[in-house]
Amino acid sequence: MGILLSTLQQALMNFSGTKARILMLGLDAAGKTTVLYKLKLNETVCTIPTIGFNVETVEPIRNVSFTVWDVGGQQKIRALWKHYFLNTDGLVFVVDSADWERFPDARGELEAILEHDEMRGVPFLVMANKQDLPGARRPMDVAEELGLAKMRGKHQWHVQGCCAASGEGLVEGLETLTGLVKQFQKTTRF
Ligand SMILES: Nc1nc2c(ncn2[C@@H]2O[C@H](COP(=O)(O)OP(=O)(O)OP(=O)(O)O)[C@@H](O)[C@H]2O)c(=O)[nH]1
Ligand SMILES: [Mg+2]
Repeated sequence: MGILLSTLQQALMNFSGTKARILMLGLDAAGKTTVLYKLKLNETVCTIPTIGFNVETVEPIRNVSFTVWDVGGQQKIRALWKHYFLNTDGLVFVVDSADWERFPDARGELEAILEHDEMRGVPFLVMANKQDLPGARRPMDVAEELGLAKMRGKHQWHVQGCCAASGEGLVEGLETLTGLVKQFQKTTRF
């Protein structure tokens, strides 16, 4: 019966493609809104700090539809993040790779998000953004600064170097996230 159900589920997913609710968080000025509109419009928009949120449906690869929630990251409004956690299939955590002084803040915020009950087991992609800036840390160094190794076992994750301004690395990162999201949906749905 279990095998039948999972075969049916697989067939259904292949037929209808992947649909997922993706939450995008990170410190203020990390580049979240820039990422969102680069994916949506293929344009580098001139952003202002997000006070509430932006939400867009994007199709980074064929047969994949992500509803991406980009929530403002200024410190005084981070308390609102938890209201977006429910039913999240995947998290994109954007980091300014050149802003190494705030890596400890980013690490603390990421840990707090992942500890939340509603985020249990949710896979995440760290976008090590702004790789074009002088002094930007490499993705593996960002992963180390964020202490990602110790999250293995609780969450599947991947780190992707990118430049939201040019779009480099964005689709590659979301491709990997898609695989992780599919696995997560298989274990939590049905
Ligand atoms: N050099 C460089 N600048 C970038 C890149 N991505 C974003 N920026 C710039 O970083 C600044 C902040 O970008 P936003 O996208 O507004 O940042 P955010 O994470 O949405 O910030 P909040 O809405 O305050 O949470 C803007 O001036 C962007 O142009 C990048 O890849 N390279
Ligand atoms: Mg923003």
